[in-house]
Amino acid sequence: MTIANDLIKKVGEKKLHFSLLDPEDQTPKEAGKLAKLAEEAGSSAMMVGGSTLTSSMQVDKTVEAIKGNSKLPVILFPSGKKFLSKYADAIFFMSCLNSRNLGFLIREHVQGSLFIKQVDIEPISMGYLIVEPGMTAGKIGQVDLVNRDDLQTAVGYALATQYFGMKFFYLEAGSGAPEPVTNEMISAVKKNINIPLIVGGGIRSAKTAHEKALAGADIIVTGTTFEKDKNIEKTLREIIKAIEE
Ligand code: 1GP
Repeated sequence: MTIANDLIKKVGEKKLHFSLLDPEDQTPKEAGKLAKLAEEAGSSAMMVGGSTLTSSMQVDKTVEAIKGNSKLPVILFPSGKKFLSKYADAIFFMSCLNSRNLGFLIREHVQGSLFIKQVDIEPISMGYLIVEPGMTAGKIGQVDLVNRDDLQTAVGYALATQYFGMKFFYLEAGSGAPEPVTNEMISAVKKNINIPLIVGGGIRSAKTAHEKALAGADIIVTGTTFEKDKNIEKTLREIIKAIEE
């Protein structure tokens, strides 16, 4: 079974948590340790990504260290064609739907797709929508941010993603966002689509993660907390328990 189909099957059974690591934020050795911890806490996948440019070698080393320390699937969450690694299991083949830059919509993908075919990592199609405040992803992605209260536009993008045949839809408030995407927006999107809904950006506590899962998120992504929380083992366990409840 492909990684995408396995995750879709799991989403049908329970809410999931993905851990996100930016290769620029820790050494590969530390990334390996965090991956082990994430696996033990019950996370379902490791995402490796970031908005700022990282050397391909750093991505490779981080992915290798994660693979060496856990059995979790490693899914690249790339900011462009340079953010690739042959050691990953899969890649979110994601289009940043509200970017003004054609590169983030399709052109980087055109340039990176042959590499993906050659090294045989699994592409997982995903529509990616950045909502206010958007943080670094919004700035680097040259995005027309969706207003936090504009449910209709968010639903429109989500449906367009599904109609294009993409497998996942990601609502992003931006890494480190002071406030995550609203519960109202998550509910409105979830009511209108039948592909898995991923929500990330600014989710730092079990309480917030629980709220977002209850509102309709199928998969919750945490990054900043994962990298910065001093007591991450405990926090992660609490977050995952709250998502599954
Ligand atoms: C960023 O949604 C992810 O793309 C994670 O955000 O770093 O705020 O957890 P945080």
